[in-house]
Amino acid sequence: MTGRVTILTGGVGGAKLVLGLCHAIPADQVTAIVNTGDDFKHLGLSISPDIDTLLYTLAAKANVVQGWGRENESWNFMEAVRSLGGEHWFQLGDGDLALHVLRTHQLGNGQTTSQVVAGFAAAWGIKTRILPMSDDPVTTRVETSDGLLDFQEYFVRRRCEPELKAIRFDGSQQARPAPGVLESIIDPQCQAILVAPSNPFLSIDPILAVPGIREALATASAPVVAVSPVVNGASVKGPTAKLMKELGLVVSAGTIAAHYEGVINGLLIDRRDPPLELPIASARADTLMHTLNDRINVARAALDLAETLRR
Ligand code: FO1
Repeated sequence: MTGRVTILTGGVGGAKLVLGLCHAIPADQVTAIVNTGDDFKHLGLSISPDIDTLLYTLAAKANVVQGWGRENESWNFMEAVRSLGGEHWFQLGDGDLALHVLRTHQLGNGQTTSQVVAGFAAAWGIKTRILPMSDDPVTTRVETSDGLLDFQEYFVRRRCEPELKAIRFDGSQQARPAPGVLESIIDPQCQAILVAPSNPFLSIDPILAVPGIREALATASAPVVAVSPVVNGASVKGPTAKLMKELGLVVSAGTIAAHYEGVINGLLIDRRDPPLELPIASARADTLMHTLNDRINVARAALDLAETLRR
């Protein structure tokens, strides 16, 4: 595989595949378009969880057991916040805090999210291009049995317990793709566009909701291949399966293919899945990513499927 590869990603599962991709091909050939719908202000700090998870993962600083945040973290700041009666349901490690303080400071000085992320990536020697889906605010909120909740309130504070009724991406209609996002999709040097096995509804849909992105994917010359986040009727990590049931959807790769109808040309499904008739091209692989080698193999399998679809 030569040429550039663009990948749409969010959350922990997405970061795993981006890492595999950055080992399967040269990291400087990869552009990651990252969900920012999870971003929020907390304790006055601008926090971008999916961007930070990817920064940590590509800089080999991630807490891989926890999935988010840094390895070897200390929690003095949170202990001090707790002792002063501050909110402590959203855990901010001492090292992690540096990202949020510097981001808040730089955004306050008029830098865009794209510029802040590019600065952090350069500081950590990350060769992959990391692009937020937009530099404009897009806020994922969920309508639940307990009312309207901001994303982190639902995901972290409430641990996804309330029954989910609908998901909305406030601000998406006014949001513009960040600089380089559309270009990385329609780039003639782009050999493949991957959709990571992130939660389609919470992590990929916000990206597709930014005007222009879905259209660019539909007209891109590169094949678009998604990796199914569902393995044999269950979600690999996070609340995807529960959320699909609450949305009245069958938890299967077929539902994922239907959800991405018109966006993807191929779907990589797990070899454990039952036989499946799909309206699009598909291939099977072991899509569980426990080790770095697993991550690389899934990336390679997705690229191989894309190669068979190159127009
Ligand atoms: N997830 C949790 O379940 N509990 C936390 O306390 C928590 C803190 C946190 C801090 C920074 C950060 O970048 C992510 C954090 N996450 C936490 C994960 C975060 O909610 C998710 O990674 C994304 O929003 C969903 O993919």
